[in-house]
Amino acid sequence: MPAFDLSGLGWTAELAASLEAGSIPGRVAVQHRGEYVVYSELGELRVRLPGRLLRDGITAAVGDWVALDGEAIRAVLPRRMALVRQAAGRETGAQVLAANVDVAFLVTSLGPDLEPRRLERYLTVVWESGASPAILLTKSDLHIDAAEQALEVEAVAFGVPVHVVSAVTGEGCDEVAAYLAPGTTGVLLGSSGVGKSTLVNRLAGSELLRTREIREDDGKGRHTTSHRELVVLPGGGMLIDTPGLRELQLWDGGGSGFEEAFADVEELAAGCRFSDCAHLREPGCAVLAAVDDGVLPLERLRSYRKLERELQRQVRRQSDARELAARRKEIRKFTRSLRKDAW
Ligand SMILES: Nc1nc2c(ncn2[C@@H]2O[C@H](COP(=O)(O)OP(=O)(O)OP(=O)(O)O)[C@@H](O)[C@H]2O)c(=O)[nH]1
Ligand SMILES: [Mg+2]
Ligand SMILES: [Zn+2]
Repeated sequence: MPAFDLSGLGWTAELAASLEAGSIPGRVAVQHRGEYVVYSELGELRVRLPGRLLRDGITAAVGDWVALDGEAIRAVLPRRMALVRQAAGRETGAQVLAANVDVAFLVTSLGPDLEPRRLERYLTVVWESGASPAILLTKSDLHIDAAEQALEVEAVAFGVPVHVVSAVTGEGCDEVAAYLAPGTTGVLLGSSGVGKSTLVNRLAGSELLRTREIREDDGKGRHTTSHRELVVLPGGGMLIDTPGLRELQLWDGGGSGFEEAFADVEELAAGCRFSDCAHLREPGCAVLAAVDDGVLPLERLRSYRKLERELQRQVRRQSDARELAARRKEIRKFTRSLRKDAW
């Protein structure tokens, strides 16, 4: 089992300062149910998260740095950042997609999968996390008009770099690799079947990850990758492969992801007559005027309103969940005190 060089994995002096004496540092590479694969100076280790940490609501995500005590995680070291979404299902809760990431690649294949509205949602999540986004348009070998499609995406990307790539011809792969200097971590986010795992294999120069068989290609909604995995590339950078995202519900981390993803609309809104303008039908609305003038596409304004409503709902949801948790704690404290009195 080859040992990993910690600085190559992104280890820093800050992290070293937060490490308890006697424990071994490692970086979470794979998260299985109840078990983690961690890269460390001792090689690849299989470790578990003790119930004690779970009960305190502590979990480790791929990309996290952890302090190990034998085969158990003793602590999850402070995260520099995390990509977070509202977990699928009805419970209000954050799900960390990846931690300590420098660049988030939003992956979409050229052709019908290319959907600007989805990119806006992804960008909101990435800006909120603090990672730098880059957009990858895959399977360029199948599209003679790839460059034109890229121009259309650039029009809605507002300065976010857009790269046309092919894992078959290798087009654009050097551009992707250029983001991933030694110690740098990227993550691939996108729908199932867009070619995330194939791209990792291409950059790794070997078939590390399972990809969809050609003849399965019509199996819509079938996910080939089932877990998140951090791969160390020959160039020294790291890339996290993720299962295809069905939905990417927003999570409010208190940051300004939404404002950054819609910087153009926010800038226009500063010119509205009313500071609380909802840009629906108010007089003197600079946003609606921009739509009339053809400066702002109506579709983008619709998407802005939709994500804004979703974020507001999410903020309410999270504060309700916090309140409920606080109330439960109060009740537990109260019943405990009653029990004590009874003794
Ligand atoms: N022509 C062509 N096909 C590609 C390219 N990249 C991937 N594919 C094919 O697209 C299919 C899906 O690729 P995967 O890498 O498994 O897709 P994925 O995004 O990892 O999918 P999930 O793991 O389900 O999220 C496979 O059949 C690949 O061979 C490409 O650049 N060109
Ligand atoms: Mg995959
Ligand atoms: Zn307005």
